[in-house]
Amino acid sequence: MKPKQLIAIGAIATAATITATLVLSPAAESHKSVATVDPASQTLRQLGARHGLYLGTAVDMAALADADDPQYRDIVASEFSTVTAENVMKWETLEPTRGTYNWGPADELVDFARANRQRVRGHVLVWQNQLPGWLTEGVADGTITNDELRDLLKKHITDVVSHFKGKIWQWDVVNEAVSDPWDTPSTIHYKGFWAEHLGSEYVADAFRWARDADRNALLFYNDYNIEAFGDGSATDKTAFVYEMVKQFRADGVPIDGVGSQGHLGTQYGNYDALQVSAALKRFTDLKLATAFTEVDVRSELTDAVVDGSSSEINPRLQASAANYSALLQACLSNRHCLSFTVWGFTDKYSWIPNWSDGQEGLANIYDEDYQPKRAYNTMRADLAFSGAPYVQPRIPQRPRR
Ligand code: 9MR
Repeated sequence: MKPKQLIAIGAIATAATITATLVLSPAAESHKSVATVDPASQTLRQLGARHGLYLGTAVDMAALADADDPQYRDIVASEFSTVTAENVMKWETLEPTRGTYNWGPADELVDFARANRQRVRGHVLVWQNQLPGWLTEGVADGTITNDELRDLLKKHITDVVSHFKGKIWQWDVVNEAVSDPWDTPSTIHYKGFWAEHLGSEYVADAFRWARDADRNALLFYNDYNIEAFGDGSATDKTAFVYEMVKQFRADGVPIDGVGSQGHLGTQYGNYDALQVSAALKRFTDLKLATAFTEVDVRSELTDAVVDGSSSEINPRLQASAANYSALLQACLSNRHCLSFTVWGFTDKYSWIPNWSDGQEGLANIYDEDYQPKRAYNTMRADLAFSGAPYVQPRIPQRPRR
C-alpha cells in the first residue's frame, strides 16, 4: 500500500494517530512503495485505527478507581479506543432504590472515556440478571403487576438513554433474550424474567423506546454463542437470533446491529475465521452492523495448570490466542463489524474464576501481573499485517436502514 493511500485512510479515522505511528520500513524508504508498521511499538487502539476499527474493553470501575493499581487505568487508556461498563450501567446499580438513580459510577466512566478520546458502548438496558431487588420482589409478591412492569421497563429505558444521550455510541438494548440448546425445552425460545412476564414483544418495544430517547445511538441486540451458525435446526441459537432480527428489519423495528459476545472456552475447540466471518456476513447482509462485545477465551484449570506446568499451560494459551484471532480476523473481514471489545483485559479481575468456582481461568489477553499474553500479540499481528483487499476500513456513518 502506498503511503498516500494510508494517509487517506487516516483522514477517515484519526489522522494524527495513524500518520504519526506509521513506520516506513527500510525497503519502503528506498522504493517509496510499501509502508509497514512495527507492531511491537503499537497499541491495540493504534493498530485498530488503521482499519477504522475500535478496540475495546469492559471496565471494572473499582479497579479503575484503585489508586494502588495505576497500571489498570493506564492500560485502559492507552490500549483501547472504546470502553464498556462491566457492571455499573446495569439496572441494579443505576436504580438500587425505586425512583432514586445512582448515576455516579457510570458518569465517571463516560468522563474517563471522553478524557481519553474513547467511545462508549452502553451495557445494558434490558437483561434478566442484575435487576434491583425492589423490582423482582415486587413482581414476585404481586405488588407490581405485569402492566406496571411494562411501564417500568419503558421508564427505565427512557430515563437511562436520555441521561446518557449523545454520549453513547452503541447501546446493548436487549441482552441474552433467547435460550440455549441445553435448556429445557432444547428448541430455542425466548427465556427469562422479561419474556415470562411481558411475552416476547418486549424485545421490539425496547428498541422502539430506546430510539425515541436517542435517535443517534446505535441500537444492538447482544448475545453469546452466536459466533457461528449451526445446522439451522430448532436448536441452532444463531439461526434463531438471525430470524428474529430479520423479522425486526422487515417490521421496521429500529435495530442497528447484532453484538456477538465471544465468551469462548479452549475445551470446546477452535473457531476458524472463515466460519465466523460467514456468520457476520449473514447479519450484515440484513443491513445491520455487528460487533464483538465481550470476548474472552477461558481454559480449564487442571491441577497441573495450577501447579504451573508449562506443558499444560502453553497449549491453552495458544488455543486461547487462536480463538481471539479467529474472531478478530472475521471482524476485520467485514467492514460493518464496528468494534472488537474484550471482557476485561487482565486475568486479575476476570469474572471467570468466580463464575466457575475456580475451575476455569486464563481467559484474558494479559495475565494477573499485566504481562501481555500470546493472545495480545496475536491480536496485534492480525491488526498490523492485515490489509486490502480482504480487510476494509470501517464505514464511519450509521448503517443504512
Ligand atoms: O462480568 C460481569 C460480572 O462481573 C457480573 O458478576 C456478572 C453478573 O451476571 O455479569 C458479568 O457480565 C456479563 C455481561 O453483563 C453479559 N454477558 C455475560 C457477562 C459474563 O457473565
